[in-house]
Amino acid sequence: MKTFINPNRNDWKSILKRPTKTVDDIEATVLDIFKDVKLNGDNALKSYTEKFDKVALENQIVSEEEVIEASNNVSNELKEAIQLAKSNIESFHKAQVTDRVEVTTMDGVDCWQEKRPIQKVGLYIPGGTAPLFSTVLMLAIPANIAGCKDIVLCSPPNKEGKIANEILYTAQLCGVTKIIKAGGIQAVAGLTFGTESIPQVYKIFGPGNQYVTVAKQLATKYGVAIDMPAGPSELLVMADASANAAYVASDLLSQAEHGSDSQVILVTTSKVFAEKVDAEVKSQLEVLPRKVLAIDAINNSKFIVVDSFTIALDLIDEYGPEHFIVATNDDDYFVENIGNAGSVFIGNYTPESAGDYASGTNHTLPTNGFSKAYSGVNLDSFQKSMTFQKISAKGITNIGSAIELMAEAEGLQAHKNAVSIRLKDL
Ligand code: HSO
Ligand code: ZN
Repeated sequence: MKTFINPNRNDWKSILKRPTKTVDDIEATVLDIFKDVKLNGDNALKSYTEKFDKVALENQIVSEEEVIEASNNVSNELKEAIQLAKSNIESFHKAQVTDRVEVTTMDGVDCWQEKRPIQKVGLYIPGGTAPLFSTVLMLAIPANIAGCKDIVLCSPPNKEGKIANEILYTAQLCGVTKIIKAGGIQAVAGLTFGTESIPQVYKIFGPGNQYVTVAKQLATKYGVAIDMPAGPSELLVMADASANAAYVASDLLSQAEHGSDSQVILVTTSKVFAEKVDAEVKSQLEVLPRKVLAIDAINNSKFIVVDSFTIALDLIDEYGPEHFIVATNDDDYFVENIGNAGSVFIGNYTPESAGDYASGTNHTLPTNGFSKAYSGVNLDSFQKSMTFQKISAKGITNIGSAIELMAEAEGLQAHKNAVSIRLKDL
């Protein structure tokens, strides 16, 4: 592991640099596919599915029979685990429901703010090396609680034309209204424009590879919202000599196994501890089935030794990790003062895996330093705030002359008139 001892503040930026990839050539491909899907709908989609997923589909919509068959193929044990996770995620997200905000700003002027669901949402669930059905829980559960009407899930089919059993089981369990066999750029384009089989949606959620990420960004140009700009997974662990090196290593590896471009960082006040973690990472890595992927991420990762918690905190805040684990003899210091992190995991018994699957928090989180400005997915992501106001005759009398004066000062006579015409009648 590359270890930096007390690096100079001026070097933090370059040490903490995320592995970047260029997207120039991707953009042209994404644009072409968008144009084609807009023009040719399902026909275009099917031809891309044939080209990229290597399967010719008759019907892209998953039937009820397919869902039942898939559910029968999920073990009862796994179903129970998924249901336990669902119940915790549901409790945590239901608690995020807020009351309407109601204020009489002055006599006769009532203003209020209320949340309303985004009516049509699209959930993108990647296929690939591991079918992440846990992401279905993280997106469909809050969508349901928010009251979204159309919850459309797109996921690429395998070569047999199927979506993983666990994804289909979880989707029906969490109230997804339509499941479509489509992946990649073409799925995002389908959700953006709508096709014969894919309903057009107002917001697209979910992780994906670089192509999907660029496609989601393009979707915004057509007026479709997205959850957040996504990037490879990240974990930063802050630990001191009081922490358990084997636990810390297991956490670093849990995130490293997501992909070769994942980034894991250890910040510590003890060089000896860093060496222990290094040895643990090496031995635990040996027996991992996804060793090849994890090894690349581990090779890219960094151990940073600093003199104090204060310096550590500054550094972590500058990085803004997606996941932040803290295991020190003063966790409270970090918990109280951390400014930028997607989700925080506290103490020796809180692995990131808990939040990835079952504790209740959402695992769709801002990467790439976006935790400085973005929240992870939560109930609000599936709603928008609307404001309302009702002004009585008394109210317009109270507020009217201020509006008239301001409108006049802005040179907007018609705005002023809309008030004056009413005041005259009172
Ligand atoms: N750690 C991932 C989510 C996930 N982990 C799904 C396992 N399954 C988000 O960064
Ligand atoms: Zn994970």
